[in-house]
Amino acid sequence: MKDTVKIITGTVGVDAHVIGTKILSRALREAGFNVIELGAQTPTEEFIKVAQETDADAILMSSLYGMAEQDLQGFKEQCLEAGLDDVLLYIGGILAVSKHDFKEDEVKFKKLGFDRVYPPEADMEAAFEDLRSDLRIKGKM
Ligand code: B12
Repeated sequence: MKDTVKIITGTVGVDAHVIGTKILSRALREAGFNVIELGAQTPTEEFIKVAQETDADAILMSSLYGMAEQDLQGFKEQCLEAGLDDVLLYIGGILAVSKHDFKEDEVKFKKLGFDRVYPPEADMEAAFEDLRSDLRIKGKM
């Protein structure tokens, strides 16, 4: 069991919507997690590099500008190639353009390799409970 669980946050691709990831990072810290905050416009390669360097336990990614599906093609495979098999992948925000059922996003992003997918204005406390539960299953909490 680790003393401090390390979580990486940030918005992916060229997404400049930084407010949600900042609020999320602060709430994670208040909940006792060690947060490595990458901020806005973080390339997928940077998430992977920092996860390797810090031996992170989870990546909590945000995307609001509607391009997440394009940004994240092949991301899970790159994580696996980088030896990050055990890193939890969560994503939230506004994941696609135009009005549609969130369930479609959930299916799409799970296919892309994400463990958990959250709708706009997701309840952060519920997400943290998911995180604790997933970390416990992996024996990291
Ligand atoms: C502020 C804003 C901007 C600002 C961003 C300023 C900044 N530095 O952050 C500026 C003006 C730069 C901007 C630009 C653009 N924007 Co804008 N923007 C917004 C706006 C009004 C608010 C976003 C925000 O800050 N919300 C408040 C935060 C607190 O909420 P949040 O990010 O959703 O995060 C919360 C939850 O979702 C959750 N959460 C977030 N991530 C995660 C991750 C996990 C794992 C979990 C558990 C939870 C979680 O926790 C957070 C806290 O509660 C939204 C409209 C809206 N109603 O959302 C449009 C919006 C996101 N923008 C939009 C667009 C289109 C753009 C532009 C493309 C416009 C343009 N043509 O240039 C550009 C994109 C620029 C870029 N490269 O990214 C669209 C996106 C459309 C889509 N996805 O279908 C929106 C939805 C507006 C709209 N209705 O059309 N924008």
